[in-house]
Amino acid sequence: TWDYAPAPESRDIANLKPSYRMFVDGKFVEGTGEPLKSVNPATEEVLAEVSTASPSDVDTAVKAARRAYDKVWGRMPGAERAKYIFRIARMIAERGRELAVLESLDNGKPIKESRDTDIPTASAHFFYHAGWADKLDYAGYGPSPRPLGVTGQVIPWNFPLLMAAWKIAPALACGNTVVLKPAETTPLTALVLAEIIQQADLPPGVVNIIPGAGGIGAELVNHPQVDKVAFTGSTEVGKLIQGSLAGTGKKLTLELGGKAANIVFDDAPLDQAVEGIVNGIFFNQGHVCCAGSRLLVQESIADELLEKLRTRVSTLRVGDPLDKNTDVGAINSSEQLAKIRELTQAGEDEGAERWTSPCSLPDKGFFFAPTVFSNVSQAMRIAREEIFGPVLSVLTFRTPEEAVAKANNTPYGLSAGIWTEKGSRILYMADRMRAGVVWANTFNRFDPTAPFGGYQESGFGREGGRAGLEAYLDV
Ligand code: TXE
Repeated sequence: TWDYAPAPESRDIANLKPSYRMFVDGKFVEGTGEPLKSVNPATEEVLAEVSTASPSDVDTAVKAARRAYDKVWGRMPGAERAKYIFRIARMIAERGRELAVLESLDNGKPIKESRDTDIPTASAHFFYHAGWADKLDYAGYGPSPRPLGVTGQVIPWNFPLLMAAWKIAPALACGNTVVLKPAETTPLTALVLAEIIQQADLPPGVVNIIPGAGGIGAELVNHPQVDKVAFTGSTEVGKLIQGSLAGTGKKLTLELGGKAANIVFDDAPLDQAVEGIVNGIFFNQGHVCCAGSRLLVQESIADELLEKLRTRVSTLRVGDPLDKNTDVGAINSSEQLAKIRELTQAGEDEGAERWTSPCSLPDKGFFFAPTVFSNVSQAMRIAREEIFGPVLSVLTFRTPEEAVAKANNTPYGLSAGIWTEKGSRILYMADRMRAGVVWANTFNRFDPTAPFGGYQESGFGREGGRAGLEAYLDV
């Protein structure tokens, strides 16, 4: 029950249009693919109709990107490119509130997250990369860093604008042109970004944004005039793409799934750790590739921590994403909800102890109550598979060595968290984690200066920081 007056953000701020067109060669055009309907996952109402690309539209977009690369963008001095990228960064910030409301409508995430994380971090990503555009010659990449050409980029639905920023900003900074396909359930903010790119006066064809389903993603990455592919999404599709690109000579980076361990030692400040655990798995409904979905807690404090955790999780407010007080919003799609239900059922069937937050869920929309499984063993599906929902699996350990072994007992390797007062233990653990990011006494911190990416089946290549630029340069 709600014991305060809900304060919903006005949906009018989103400037929602009844229909959206795709962005090719500097113009908004009707795609010749089957239009898709973008649905508000919190209400199941259709937000807008979105035109999609057909295979021949993919070809048109890639050729526009090719021309823009050959004639303009690939030859432009870095200082000139920087001006455009700075402009995009400023315009995202200026339209931040509009973008935040639109993102929450389309994706289902709480407005406080889109407002305070997604949109500002997207803007920051453009600011950061604008700063690189004229400094690549001095950054130690070799005598003459060169762009790669046309990049084909495919992104998922969990951070729609932010993932577009992670892909587009470094590509532009390094002098590449872009054809980007947003996810089919969340195309709207990418198309507002297209509007910003048009208003920022980028030369036509430098950035093209073409909504469509997975098949259009496949057309894009396999187009012979695409020089580099960047993909964020499921491990399954990542493997398909890697297979289909083998032998083509195209460059590839993959950012795929995860099953991160969040490791709490008996000397950790427990209340702080509880906040980090909650943030780790319930932020963005757990639709986070680096979510701390496996809690590894030292046996001596397991009962105490679990009790504190349940008390805290009971206070999470689940519901209307536009309510500024909401902590956990809607699951992005009915398909994702079905996957979460299937895996949590498997957890019960395999004998884990299921605890569900006593929150009330809205009647309509795709919602799932925060759930914590204890008595989880490593062999269970809920300990091995990415659930990508607000579901935590709790395992225990006795020694740091055992914690390392359990944390690394996964085919993934995107991130990990460590909670301890001992600096030496942080270094010991971090050194042994097979994970691209290790947080100590915090979780889910993102910054454009910090490279992000995985080991093993979480993919390869880094996004952000100096290392992230390497994926878009040749020497
Ligand atoms: O992913 P897909 P889905 C995980 C998460 C989730 C599961 C399935 O566990 O439950 O994946 O999600 C495009 N060639 N992650 O089905 O299909 C697709 O259109 C080229 C983790 O949404 O991988 C979309 O734009 N592109 C992840 C994008 O790939 C293809 C984020 C991602 O969709 C394609 C999302 C193909 N053959 C899901 N098929 C993370 N790393 O954060 C689909 N696509």
